[in-house]
Amino acid sequence: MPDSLSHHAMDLPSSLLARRHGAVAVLILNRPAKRNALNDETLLGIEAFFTNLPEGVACVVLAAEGDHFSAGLDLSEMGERDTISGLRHSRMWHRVLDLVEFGPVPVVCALRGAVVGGGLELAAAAHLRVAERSTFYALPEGVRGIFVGGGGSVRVPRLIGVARMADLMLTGRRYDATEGLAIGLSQYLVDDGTGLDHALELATRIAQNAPQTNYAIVQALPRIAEANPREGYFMEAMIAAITQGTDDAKERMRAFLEGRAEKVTDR
Ligand code: 1HE
Repeated sequence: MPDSLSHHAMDLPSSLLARRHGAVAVLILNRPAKRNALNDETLLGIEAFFTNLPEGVACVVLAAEGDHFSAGLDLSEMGERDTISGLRHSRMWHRVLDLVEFGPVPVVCALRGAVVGGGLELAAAAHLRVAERSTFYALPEGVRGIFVGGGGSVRVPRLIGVARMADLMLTGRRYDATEGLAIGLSQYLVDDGTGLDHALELATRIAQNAPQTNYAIVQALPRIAEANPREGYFMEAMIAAITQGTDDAKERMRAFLEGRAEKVTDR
């Protein structure tokens, strides 16, 4: 049975729900009537959730109520913003999504319906994306006369390349779930209604990895991938040495040699 996380001093807005499945914490966007449009309150709630992850949480699942993951930035909050408050607002998104990408644990995102604008920026900050067949992706900022502001120009080209990102913004085109899988917007494509279960299954498996390895994958891998190869190889050697020096890694290798651990072909 999932436990509510609300007793963990986590003051979340009504647009978010949090619960716990063993070592996996689940955060649900819960504003389906507004297609999970992301207002400031929700962003700050996401920040509070990732800042206050309880002890023992080894992986997070991010999912959504309703037919759509997220319609992006709450456009009803945009009107009043002048240039400098727009800059601060974008930097607030950066701060929050940085916490998702570079938080303590891996994040698996379950997508369906609209994954649009800031919704795609949020999904791109996760480490794995599981998309239901109903999923579609778009960056309507281009046709709305604005620009991405939630880190999308950094994170989305990393997944699909600059040319596809420019196409999304220039033409307002949509990618469907199958195209999204092919180009790397999601790593998994699943039937409608099964995204959360698939994400939970992956997260439960990820939570069984050694914490030092998960930490290295979240913290070191993207830094190494962006470094020049000379520094990259050196960082890799350091992280490899740190992880393999742990008792946990030694026990896992001993277990394999003694026939107690699963084989690669067991999955
Ligand atoms: C919203 C928003 C929103 C829906 N902000 N309220 N994002 C966009 O440009 C996407 C805009 N949304 C849509 O294109 C459609 O809503 C959907 C394709 C996602 C869903 O369509 P549908 O027919 O199911 O719903 P709907 O009737 O359009 O919307 C239902 C309600 O949600 C309606 O409010 P209501 O009070 O009239 O019922 C909509 O106004 C509301 N709603 N989307 C506010 N986005 C960090 S910078 C990021 C910059 C961006 O993200 S720009 C992209 C913004």
